[in-house]
Amino acid sequence: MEREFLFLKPNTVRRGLIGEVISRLERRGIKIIALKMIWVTKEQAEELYQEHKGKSFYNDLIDFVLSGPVVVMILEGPRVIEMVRHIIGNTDPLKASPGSIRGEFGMSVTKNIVHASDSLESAKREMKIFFSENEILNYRLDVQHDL
Ligand code: PCG
Repeated sequence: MEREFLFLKPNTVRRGLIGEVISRLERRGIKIIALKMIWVTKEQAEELYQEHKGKSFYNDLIDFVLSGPVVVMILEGPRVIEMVRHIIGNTDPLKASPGSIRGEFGMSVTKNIVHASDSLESAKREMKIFFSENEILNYRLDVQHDL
């Protein structure tokens, strides 16, 4: 079973798209095991995007992520990283397929609706920036009808 870290960027919250994005994940059978709305700190943003430090877009990216509340979550499922990246689409909304989340709602490479970790290692590292172990919940999805 894999775990994936994902967050809804500030403009996604400001545009009222929280439910839309979460419902697309849920409809694919993806299980949410941790979720909260937070205002990211500068330290958290810099740790999250450490690999982009020094790049031309880095300062804008940090400013954008700090510009309003975000929704952070941890997802769990078999091959969930691959599945989520497929559902959200290419980083650049112009290259993302039309049916994907970024392909439908993304406005630019920075305002691309969501961030999702790109590997098991980065997911592990990134979820620790925002969640403690006791915020991750263990439960079963209810997929069976009662008689
Ligand atoms: P995300 O959050 O999935 O991971 C890193 C982010 O950096 C990415 O989405 C984009 O928002 C941003 N990013 C990556 N490459 C570029 C780029 O070439 N230009 C700009 N403006 N942003 C980028």
